[in-house]
Amino acid sequence: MQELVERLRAARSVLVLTGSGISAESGLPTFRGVNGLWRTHRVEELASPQGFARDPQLVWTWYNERNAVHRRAQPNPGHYALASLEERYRDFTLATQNVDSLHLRAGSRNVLELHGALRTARCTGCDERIPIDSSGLALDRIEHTCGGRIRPDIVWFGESLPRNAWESACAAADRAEVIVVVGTSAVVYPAAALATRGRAFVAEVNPEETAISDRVDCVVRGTSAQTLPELIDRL
Ligand code: BV8
Repeated sequence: MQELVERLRAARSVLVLTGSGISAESGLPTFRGVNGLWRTHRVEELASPQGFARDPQLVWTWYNERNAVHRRAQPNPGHYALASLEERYRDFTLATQNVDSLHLRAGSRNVLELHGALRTARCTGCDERIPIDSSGLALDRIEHTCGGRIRPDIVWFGESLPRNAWESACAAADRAEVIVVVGTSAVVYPAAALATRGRAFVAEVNPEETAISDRVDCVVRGTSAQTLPELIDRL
């Protein structure tokens, strides 16, 4: 961790990329872990355009459940540590694959939600955006007056990432002197490609090995809620 501390002290531009692991200590399940969502649910039927076309009520039932769990969860010390880290830099970007809004609730400001967020839904016909509160979307509201369907404003497999968020994340990766990758298995693209883009010093914070562990400059083996506050204390 000492080399990461020294690199962060000297850096003027920092990018942090997070995945579901940073929310694990807030009680939210990851995707590919032992009790991960992808292990206990039928991904193709729940998080894909085809699954939504086939059974939109099933998909909204699942996203309404996740939305309620997210709303009950609280940011953990890892989220707060990143909000504190952001205060130290004029040029700081937090690109997250998470849709739980916990970074925003922890006070992070320059957050790019690469895979969308559960706070809004959008119509497949007219693209109208609808805010989703803690009660989720009522199943009798899925059919929109324009003839389209209201869907989660989430990026499913085979779908492009939000253009602005993706382009901003790429630009941040290209100018960053340090990239910190936290709580992601780095198997989902193109988000994972941010980690090894550009010429930055790359550090990984994760209790386990990931798909990019052999390509980063520094590995901090530990959980984010434990290691990130320690990192901040040492800066
Ligand atoms: C795209 C929905 C261009 C949101 C998600 C065929 C056709 C099209 C595309 C592809 C294809 N084949 C491959 C692709 C690319 C595909 C992809 O990457 N597939 C992979 C699986 C091979 N990507 C896409 O489709 C993307 N779009 O390419 O568009 C395009 C467009 C059209 C046609 C062609 C191309 C879209 C990707 C987004 C998919 N949506 N989810 C939702 O429902 O939530 S992906 C899902 O995985 C989540 O978004 C999640 O964020 C993401 C990454 O997972 P992780 O966050 O890393 O979670 P995971 O469980 O894997 O890992 C957790 C980590 O945390 C572990 O390392 C663990 O050790 C660690 N951890 C645990 N506890 C802690 C911890 N770390 C720290 N502290 C702890 N306490």
